[in-house]
Amino acid sequence: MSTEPRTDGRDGSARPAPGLTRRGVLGAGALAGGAALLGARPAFAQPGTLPPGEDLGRQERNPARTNETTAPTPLEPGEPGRDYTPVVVPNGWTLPFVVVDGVKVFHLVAEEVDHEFAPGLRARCWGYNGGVHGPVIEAVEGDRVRIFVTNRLAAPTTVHWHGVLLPSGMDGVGGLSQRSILTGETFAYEFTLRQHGTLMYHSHHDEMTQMGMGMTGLFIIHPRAPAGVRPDRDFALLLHEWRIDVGAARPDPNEMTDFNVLTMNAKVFPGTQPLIVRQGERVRLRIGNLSAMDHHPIHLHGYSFTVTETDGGVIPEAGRWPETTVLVPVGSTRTAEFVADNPGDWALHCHMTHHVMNQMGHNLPNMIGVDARGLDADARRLLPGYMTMGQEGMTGMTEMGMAVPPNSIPMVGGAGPYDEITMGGMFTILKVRERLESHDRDPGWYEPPPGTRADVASPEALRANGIGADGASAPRAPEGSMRSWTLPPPLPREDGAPAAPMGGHGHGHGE
Ligand SMILES: [Cu+2]
Repeated sequence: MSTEPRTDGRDGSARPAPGLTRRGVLGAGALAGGAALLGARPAFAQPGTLPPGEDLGRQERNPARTNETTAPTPLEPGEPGRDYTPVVVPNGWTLPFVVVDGVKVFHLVAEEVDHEFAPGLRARCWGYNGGVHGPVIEAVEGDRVRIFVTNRLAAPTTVHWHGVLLPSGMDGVGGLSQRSILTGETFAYEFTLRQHGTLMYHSHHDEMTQMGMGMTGLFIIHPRAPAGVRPDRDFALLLHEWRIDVGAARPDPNEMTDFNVLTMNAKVFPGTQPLIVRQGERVRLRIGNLSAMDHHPIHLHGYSFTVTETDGGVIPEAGRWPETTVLVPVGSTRTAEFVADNPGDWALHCHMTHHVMNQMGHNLPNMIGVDARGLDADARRLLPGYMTMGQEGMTGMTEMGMAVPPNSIPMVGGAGPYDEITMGGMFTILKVRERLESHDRDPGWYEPPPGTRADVASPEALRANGIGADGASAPRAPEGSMRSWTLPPPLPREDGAPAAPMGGHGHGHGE
């Protein structure tokens, strides 16, 4: 076995880690290293490394993980396809690695990135390797990983590996676990993965600024020996929130409450790439939340799912229950699983109604129900083309084709198959199809079988069902059914005095 390469945060920038040579990269050396490791006694999580087929049940295959600090013995680097089904990252990508002497080597570069949130809205953000957020880091339980981080920002930075069980000095908290990575420096982080799950990474130096500017990513570790059947489609989504004033060139990381750009994998609807699934496939949704301040209840239409994991580990089967909405708190991940047995176009979105709006969606005067015709006529004498909006809500913001200010997008909306889709922000579509040409090609809009789409009721249907189209024949709330409750009078006092309300003047105990 090769010498165990070790680097630490203190001098990792100055000295390349041993073993990182061209000849070692994905070459014979790496294979030999892997073979040698195969012979090593797998000291970590023995129950999790049982060969597939041993019917021991989920709990024994995925034991509650421990926080022991003894470094586990690394296993042979897990291979995509053989040891795991790689995740699908809508609007994103997975960071490639090379194997050097049995260690998976990754390289993150922290830098400024010109990012498009949806056509029409761009901002100068901070991200990794040319993207926002950072690429998904994907590995397998038992892998030893070495992650180089180069800082090309004008500010110091660090990377914290959220939820990963590792030695304290690799934890990436600036000042606490290491000195921060200065501009131009490259640090090396190295540890062996002793767990599996949906974890994350993010800057832990000036978090408010750097995470607010986009410096976050997912860190996904597949089990070495899955407890059940692998999912067919394993989706990875990272939630975030931003303040980007209309026309501004950069997000405002100082914002504390009033976020106006809510993203899934750093995109707002209609820029979010749909999740494409063939009917009958097993689907896993991994959702992380590194927003600054808001938890997001993510709701899926058309399905009931089971939440199987958090970033703390696998939820015991006895502790799971069915859901249609999973709350993903700030600084957490949730993993949900279901079988895609219901074909269609299904909304997958945050259920906070202000989180499915783009910019400008709130902070407007309330115009609901206002008749602005007279006002409009007056205003047009001064401002040709003036139109008051919002009297019927936010519908029509897209379809009227109104000009929006430079570098901004309408509050809601994309052109749907029938009508304007009055959604924005943290909204995407799960597309489940019986027949699919490819998982990588948008199959277009779902065409419901005849008779399975809501539409205007025919006069015959109205007649046959005794429905009056004016609504007058519909049941009305019975008289008194929605009245406010009235509390009964107080009980009489024991001394026979008339009951009196508490706190009344002149009725205190002192009297
Ligand atoms: Cu939300």
